Amino acid sequence: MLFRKHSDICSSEITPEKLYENRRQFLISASSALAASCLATLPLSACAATVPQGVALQPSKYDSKERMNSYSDVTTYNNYYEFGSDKSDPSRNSRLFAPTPWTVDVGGLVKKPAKFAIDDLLRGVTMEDRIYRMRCVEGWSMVIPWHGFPLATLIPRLEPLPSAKFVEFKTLLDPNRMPGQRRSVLNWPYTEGLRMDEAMHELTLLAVGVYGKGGPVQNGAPLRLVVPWKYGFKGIKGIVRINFTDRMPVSSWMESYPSAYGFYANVNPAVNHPQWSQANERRLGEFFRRRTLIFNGYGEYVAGMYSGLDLRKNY
Ligand SMILES: Nc1nc2c(c(=O)[nH]1)N[C@H]1C(S)=C(S)[C@@H](COP(=O)(O)O)O[C@H]1N2
Ligand SMILES: [Mo]
Repeated sequence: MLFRKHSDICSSEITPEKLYENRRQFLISASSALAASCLATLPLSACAATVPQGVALQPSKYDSKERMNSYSDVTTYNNYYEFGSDKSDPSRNSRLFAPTPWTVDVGGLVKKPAKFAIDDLLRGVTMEDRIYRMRCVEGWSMVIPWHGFPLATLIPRLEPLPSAKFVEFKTLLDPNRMPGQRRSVLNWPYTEGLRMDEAMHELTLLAVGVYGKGGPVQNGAPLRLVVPWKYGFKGIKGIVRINFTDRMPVSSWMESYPSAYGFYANVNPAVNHPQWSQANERRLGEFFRRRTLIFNGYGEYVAGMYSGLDLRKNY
């Protein structure tokens, strides 16, 4: 367990944001040559000094330098239609949802189809924390510290065949526990997919949580996809199935509204949604809108994957 129980924490006023920031500062400073001088000036409480060590909270070159959204923004303003379609629904309606037991089925073009208990799937995986911007197709954005690991580190273990060109993901189908699935808003289960090079890209994460630890359910625990240069809907939550295929998967949103939601869904201020502009966005917690960046600001890392592709047609 990465965090101690709330009752173990010295001050009840310590927020998840502060804990996270303290751990991060602690690890950054401890690993830097300036450790001694920094440590003296850092606002380390007695508490923060007891953070578990050896946790991968090192900064990544991909980290956004922008201010992170609060734990409350990140965990109470969500899209997860399996738990309702209002932003506040997922946190309220997933309270009784225990994501255990949880298995992930791996099939399609693989050497050997397999079923993994989530603990087996995650055994030996090195968790990282990456601060990524995320941009929803609806026009809002957040900066979120994800806790997870690059999908590229898992794929080789699943042994896809050379003929696999895409990877498809599916969410749990369980209308008894996911009340939103009793209504046909989408064709359940929620389905998404990536081209193999996108799946193998270093930026693509499988996240198990936010703010330095696993959970919560409304953010997709125990396993969800994070693809920061694409619109948020590509980041499928509650994954129970991974299929390798030679055909472009049809995602739930493509199926329900193909002229609005394409397979690529790369953030692109020049390609509008049929009903609204994608040129700017509202960062949660800010008043003024800001301009949306091509590939959500990750162009230097990902644009090369789409050279030769007409981004207006392949939206
Ligand atoms: N299974 C599932 N995954 C999903 C969704 C959903 O409704 N069901 N919503 C998507 C959308 S539209 C967005 S913007 C992100 C939101 O992720 P967050 O709530 O962790 O910020 O999750 C995506 N993943
Ligand atoms: Mo979204």
